[in-house]
Amino acid sequence: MSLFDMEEDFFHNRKELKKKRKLKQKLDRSQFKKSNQKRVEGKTLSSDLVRGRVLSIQGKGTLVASGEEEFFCSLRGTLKQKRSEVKNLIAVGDFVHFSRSELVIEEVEERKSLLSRQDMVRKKMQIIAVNIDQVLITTSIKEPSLKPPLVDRYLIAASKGNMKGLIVVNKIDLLDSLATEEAALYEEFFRTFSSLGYPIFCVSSITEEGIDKLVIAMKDKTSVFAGQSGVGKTSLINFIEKKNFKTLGLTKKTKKGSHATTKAHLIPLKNGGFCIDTPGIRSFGLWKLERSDLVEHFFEMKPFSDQCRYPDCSHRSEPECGVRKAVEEKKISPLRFASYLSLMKSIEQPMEEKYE
Ligand SMILES: Nc1nc2c(ncn2[C@@H]2O[C@H](COP(=O)(O)OP(=O)(O)O)[C@@H](O)[C@H]2O)c(=O)[nH]1
Ligand SMILES: [Mg+2]
Ligand SMILES: [Zn+2]
Repeated sequence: MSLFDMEEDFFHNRKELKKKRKLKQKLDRSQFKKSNQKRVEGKTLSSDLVRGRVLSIQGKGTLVASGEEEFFCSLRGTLKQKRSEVKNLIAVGDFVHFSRSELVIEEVEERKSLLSRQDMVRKKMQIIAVNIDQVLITTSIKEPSLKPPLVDRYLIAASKGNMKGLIVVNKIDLLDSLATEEAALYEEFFRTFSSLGYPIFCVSSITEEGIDKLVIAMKDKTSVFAGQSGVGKTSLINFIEKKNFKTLGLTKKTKKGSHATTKAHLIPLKNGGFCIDTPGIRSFGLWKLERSDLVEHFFEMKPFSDQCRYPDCSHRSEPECGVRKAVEEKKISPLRFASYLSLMKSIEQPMEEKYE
């Protein structure tokens, strides 16, 4: 399916849309019917403009996917002036409208979500990718071991960035080799997070277990893999890419370049949708935590925190704390409470970051 119908899909019946599209394709063999005018965000654009998605940005131009094809485009000069207030004129994941005959991008659509990195040296925000639907928060049960506080941290970052958080537990093939405590942690983790309503995919890029379900969850979405180094993100992407990736004429040529760099690029999935190779753990400009983020994220504590003696109780050492009581009575998972304490600490001592 064409990715340009993604938004429609949120509002319409999928099957009916599919039918309609098939019919339309039959009637109109040329995939890009030229209408005289198109309206984008209230503006009227002329002639042979086609909607596309920016896959990667290279030195000499921008690679744009449209339907089954890819185009190497440049930017219209006037666009540069028009968008002078925007930090990055164009970013990976942008929806654009380009002239098919001239291969020039004329218009960039408003961004729905933004994944950014703080450039420590130049103290500037760098956009990694935009319009991401979901973060695949990747962990492993062993090597490296499961770190629930890190998962909570990613879930917060995803939600702050307007993205859905999905949990991927990789290396499930090592389950039998786990020590008793490791196995217990995994079980508790799975039970806790699934009962809170988070989607969890237990997979192995070696035995391929569970990957099919993950592929389905990625269909028609733009997903970014994120997680501690060594958990198997690249292995999963390689596997899914092999399984899903449709090799397109132009891509072959440009792939070399884009793979050689560490810059993010979108990988089109055969069944519809895109995924992004890992931008690394700190790539969320949303990494900084505030206490209000914790209150919002640990939503299951709310009914109990209402019972704390002090309205601004931090649930650490204050007397008559409803949350600690609930943890003791096993009404709140000790695992989540430990996450909460660990993230609380990192708010107060931001230098003590352990990961990566
Ligand atoms: N046992 C096991 N090892 C895996 C699995 N997936 C990846 N690995 C190994 O974990 C290591 C790190 O994988 P990599 O994909 O580079 O992790 P990344 O840093 O998250 O991209 C490599 O040695 C992989 O072979 C898996 O499902 N099971
Ligand atoms: Mg990697
Ligand atoms: Zn309390």
